[in-house]
Amino acid sequence: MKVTLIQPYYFNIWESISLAYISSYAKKNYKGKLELNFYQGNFDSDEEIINGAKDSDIVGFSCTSPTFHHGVSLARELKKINPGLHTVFGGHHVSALRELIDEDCIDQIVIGEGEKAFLRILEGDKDRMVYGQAVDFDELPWPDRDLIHNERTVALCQKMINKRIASFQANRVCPFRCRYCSERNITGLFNRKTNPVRTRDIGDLMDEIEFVARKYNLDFFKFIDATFDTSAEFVIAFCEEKIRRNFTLEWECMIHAAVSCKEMFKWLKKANCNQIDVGCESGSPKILRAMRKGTSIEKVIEVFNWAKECGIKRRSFFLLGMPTETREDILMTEKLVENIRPDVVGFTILCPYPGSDFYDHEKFKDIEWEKTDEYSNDFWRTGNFSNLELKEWQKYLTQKFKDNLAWHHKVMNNSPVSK
Ligand code: B12
Ligand code: SF4
Repeated sequence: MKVTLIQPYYFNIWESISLAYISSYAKKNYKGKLELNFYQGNFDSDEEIINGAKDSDIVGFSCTSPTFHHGVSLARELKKINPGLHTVFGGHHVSALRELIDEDCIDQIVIGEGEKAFLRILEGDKDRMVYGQAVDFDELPWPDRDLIHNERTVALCQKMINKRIASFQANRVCPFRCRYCSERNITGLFNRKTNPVRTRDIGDLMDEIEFVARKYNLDFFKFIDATFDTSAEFVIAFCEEKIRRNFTLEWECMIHAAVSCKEMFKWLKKANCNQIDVGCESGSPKILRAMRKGTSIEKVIEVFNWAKECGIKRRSFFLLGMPTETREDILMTEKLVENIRPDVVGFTILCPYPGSDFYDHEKFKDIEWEKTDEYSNDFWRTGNFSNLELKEWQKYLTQKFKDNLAWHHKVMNNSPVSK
């Protein structure tokens, strides 16, 4: 059976870990003969993708909201050329919108974690909606980096940011439930008893990182986990193991302030963690509560101080445009940035992605997601601010802190969302 997996176009420099997992699980468990191919829209042209995929039995698309439109246009084209070809869509966009998806070029929709569901499809499941199931890491092989041509993104990272980087997954299920985030669409809402955080065996995770670092000659690595520090114990155990192996490669991870402790930063430093990325989001306690961020301004300040004392670079994300946010709240955000002085900072505007609490299908069904994201969004406004006013605040803050702007802001002029 010929199967092609596609990540449609989006301007980014990273590998598709999602499809690499779908592939490795299928290769391990599918009993028949399988020929797997992969295309990534920011490397491969539509022509290359269509030519390569048109004689496939099954074509799988991995889509966030901004990439869904391109995925649909490829699927339509492929169906025109080969009406017998079978299309499967998975990822955040279709998981969030499920039965609202009515494109007739889509044969099946996978909701949630896709490894087991895609295997069932390969084995003949024809349901329109195929529900994913949680996979334990001990039954999940390492992501198939050969299939996704990981060497291309490593080389692109080197070209764009002068570092050879690959990314890794350390856990599934985020223990928080921020209202603007749609993470829970895939792995479900955290619940200690019925849907606990699943973390990887640290030895196995380190084995993978060491292997990949050698294979692609990495000089840096990062974690895709939105919350790497699901517990301080996990982070410390990882650092201890990295140090025990005398594996000195520098790295970066996203952490949640609430879970962090000073001890953790000492270990991160010892284990050569070069940068932490923290979703601070707002300098206003009222707004943090409205977001259900699960942390406080005091804790954020503490975390930035600890990381600084330990000599770890600190990157922070801030989000403007919560419905109840006022001018005073944004000024508190400005004050917090001045206080914590992040080494790298980004200011975005709330984007009500499908699956987040702010998505309203009636209002947003016609949004062109391929032209929209949290960096450049033309429609979000609140009772207190018009879209233009939010953009002016974003501009004011990005200009004020321009010496420390995140990479994404710097390339915004090249329009990350336009193809
Ligand atoms: C890491 C990450 C990134 C990295 C990813 C690459 C990397 N190697 O580092 C980068 C920085 C590139 C990135 C960029 C963006 N991201 Co992002 N990102 C995430 C994050 C934190 C984890 C995603 C991840 O890799 N998970 C691990 C993999 C294994 O899980 P997965 O992707 O969900 O895949 C599983 C299922 O979805 C399903 N599946 C996925 N594809 C397919 C395909 C088939 C055929 C099947 C059967 C199943 C299937 O099976 C997979 C395995 O179980 C999530 C938030 C979160 N915690 O989930 C946001 C998230 C996915 N990102 C999001 C967004 C919006 C973006 C950007 C638009 C942001 C921006 N403005 O730049 C871009 C879009 C990039 C793109 N290609 O579409 C949103 C998506 C919301 C939505 N409704 O679409 C999320 C949910 C965060 C949020 N705001 O809520 N992101
Ligand atoms: S901590 Fe991050 S991944 Fe978890 S719910 Fe909040 S924004 Fe989403």
